Amino acid sequence: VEASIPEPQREAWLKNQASGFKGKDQFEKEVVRHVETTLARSMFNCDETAAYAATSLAFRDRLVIEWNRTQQRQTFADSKRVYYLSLEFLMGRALDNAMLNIGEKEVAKSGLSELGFRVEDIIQQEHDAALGNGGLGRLAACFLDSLASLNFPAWGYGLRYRYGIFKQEIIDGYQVEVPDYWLDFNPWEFPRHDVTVDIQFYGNVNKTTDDSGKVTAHWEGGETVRAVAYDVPIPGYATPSTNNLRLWSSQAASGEFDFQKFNSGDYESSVGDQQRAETISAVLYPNDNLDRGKELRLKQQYFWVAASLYDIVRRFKKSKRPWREFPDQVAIQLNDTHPTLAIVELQRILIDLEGLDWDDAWNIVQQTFSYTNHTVLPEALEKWSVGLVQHLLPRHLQIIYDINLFFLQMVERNFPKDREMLSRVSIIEESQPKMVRMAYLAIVGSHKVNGVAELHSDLIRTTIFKDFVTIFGPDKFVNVTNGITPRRWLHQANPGLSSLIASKAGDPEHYLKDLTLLNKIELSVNDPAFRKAWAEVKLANKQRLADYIKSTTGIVVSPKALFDVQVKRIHEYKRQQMNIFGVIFRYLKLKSMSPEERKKVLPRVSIFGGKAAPGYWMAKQIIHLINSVGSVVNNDPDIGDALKVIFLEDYNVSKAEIIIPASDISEHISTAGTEASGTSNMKFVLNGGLIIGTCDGANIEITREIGEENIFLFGNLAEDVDDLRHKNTYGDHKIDPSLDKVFNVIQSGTFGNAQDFQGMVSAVREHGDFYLVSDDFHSYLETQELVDKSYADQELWITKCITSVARMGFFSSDRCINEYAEEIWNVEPLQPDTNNGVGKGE
Ligand code: GP0
Repeated sequence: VEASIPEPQREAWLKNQASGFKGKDQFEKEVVRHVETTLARSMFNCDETAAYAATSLAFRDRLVIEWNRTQQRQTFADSKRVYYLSLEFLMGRALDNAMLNIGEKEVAKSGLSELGFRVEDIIQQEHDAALGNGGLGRLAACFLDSLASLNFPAWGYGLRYRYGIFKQEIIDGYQVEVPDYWLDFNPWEFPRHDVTVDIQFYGNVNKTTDDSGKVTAHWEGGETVRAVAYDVPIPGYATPSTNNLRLWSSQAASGEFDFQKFNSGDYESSVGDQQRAETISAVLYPNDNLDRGKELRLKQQYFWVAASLYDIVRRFKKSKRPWREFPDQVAIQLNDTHPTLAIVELQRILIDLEGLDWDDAWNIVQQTFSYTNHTVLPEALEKWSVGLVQHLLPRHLQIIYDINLFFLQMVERNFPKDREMLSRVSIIEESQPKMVRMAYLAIVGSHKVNGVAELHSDLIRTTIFKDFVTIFGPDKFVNVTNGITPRRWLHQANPGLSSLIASKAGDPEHYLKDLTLLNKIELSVNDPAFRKAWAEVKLANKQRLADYIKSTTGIVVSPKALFDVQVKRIHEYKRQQMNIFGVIFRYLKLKSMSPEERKKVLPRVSIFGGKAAPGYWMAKQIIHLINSVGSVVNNDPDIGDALKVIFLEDYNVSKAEIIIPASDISEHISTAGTEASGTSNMKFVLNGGLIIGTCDGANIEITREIGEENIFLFGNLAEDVDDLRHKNTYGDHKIDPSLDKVFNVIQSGTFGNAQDFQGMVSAVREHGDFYLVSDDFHSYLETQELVDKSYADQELWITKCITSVARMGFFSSDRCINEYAEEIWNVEPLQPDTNNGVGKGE
């Protein structure tokens, strides 16, 4: 590669090759240079914002060098790459992560301190990159970290939303949404104005027949929008590998800005076209586990999928390989059904543009794609009306019908006796209006389908995708239990615990890359000095959260109290309502005690956080009740420190990094069978907190790993949920007496206007209690009592915590990514020391 550059030029390039900063002095030099030149400021007006900007730019320069080398290395090696297509990447902050992953945080710390800043304050200046709703988007971000850390040649593809998930404000106890404009200053993205793809929408399809009788479809679009690439470097931990996340931004295609209109004085409408194009990537849909079927959302999906595939195909074509080798070079993972149109788009490219036969093309497609399912909730399974798809993507609808036709013919041949099967598995639902079932399309077009925890994978095999297991055989359906990156969720969020662990498990560079090494700390579980240090770390983390609570809510909580945390999207199936009902029950109990008795009670702080989808009325009611209970309880002089109820505004990734390490017990209490995996459950345990939870999602595997004596499980099992629901609706539905008491108090107006909470109460009392709050309430309260008792025995509690952390190695997203690589993608890492003759040796 280098040899293609003539000798004298090459020398000039190599001599001047960028090297980034090496050591503190040069780091400072780079920071000052960015302050003085890039930002055009000086030491006299360098505030923390400017210091953040300059520090980030200095680190960015460092990343870019390895990023370029990694891309060159991957291009030269020309081995199989993974493409992770996700509409959400919930990245959080990048600076701290960059410092830690490339091992330069100490340099930054001392350099910044010499310049008059504290590294912690500078890190706080960064706005979260919040391009996601919750678990699904954060999973994608953890996967990027692992892919880079394990040296896999992998790209993420997503949308560059101008507005991420809204900012949540709590005003008078109600959620108010504020737009999250996060792009004012974002040093972590590189606009690639030369990497653009023009994407068509609408229009119509014409067919032509050539001399041999071969029919070709031509789609003439009615509207064109331009996709512009923005690239974000993703540094691996303790490796030079730096991967790429490519986010597409929409803008008007050239020529679309109508100069005719412009010149004829119709300036407004010419700008209107521009704005319409930009609308596509303007905003992240704020729904979690809910499909709303909006046209703009379908436009987003196709825009992103078409741009990404064009890019992937362009890269493949450079290698001049025959098409049948495409799946040897490309693995595309569909994160949920949001990118399912990619299946149709690749088939279209192959048959309409590249002239392949249907069957050859379809084989390539199926071998290329695989699909991850994240939920069994019916309201979250995407369907698009046939009419809408027809209107927006007429050629794609034809191809979907053909895919369905060939699929149903195959089913009919293989299962001639089961006539009902055809309508059950058809990609087109024969409803009014007809709908395209995206999950079915994703299954039919993929070679592997995975669930995200064992129970969840079992459930999809036996319930929602049962027929497809019969049709394709069981091997197509696999489990890959989710994981989390220990770099962000231990090392970065909890430096105190990370260094304490390192004192037993060895160098972070080792144990953070092989998390099973955590098991070494179990040998020290009885070491008094280790236990003492452990308790001190937890207390310091709780103090940090207490300070944060004080500064944001004004409420003073004692770090000696038991911190009980439930932070996640607000959803009925996640049952924050059960938690707050339990809090009310506790409050009533405290009220009924004498002051002497009350003094003996273990104080508890109940901490909530999470956003409700803006249109989710019941979720908003839950937030309102939590805040209303908080204002009564926190101001009740009888109660004092015995109970505090906190709602933390605007829960996001960077707040999670403060909250999670401070938890004593966290709640993962979804109705059994509804939470696909959960991933914060893993984060809490990894940070030395115990959990109270139902037998759902990954809680089950966490129990298997850490031992059932170390987790507080309660409630009905997934296998009994259907029967209970049936009984609640058709049998006589008796409300748990403790819950009934709680409801009566709510209805008496103790927490404000009873009418405001009527929906939550009647969902249980009158509408069949779909989420089984009453059925599980007794067992929940009992288990909470057990938590109190166990916490009182601090020695035993610490033993449980240390033991649990020691056994959490399985839940690293590295393990998870290695499973995908082996079972699904068939890709190998590309070690950075195999220099492949490109650039200078590392
Ligand atoms: C699943 F279907 N998840 C969806 C969705 O629309 N959004 C979303 O965040 C989540 C699951 O609820 C999960 O159980 C799971 O761990 C996560 O996807 C990643 O697989 C919540 O943590």
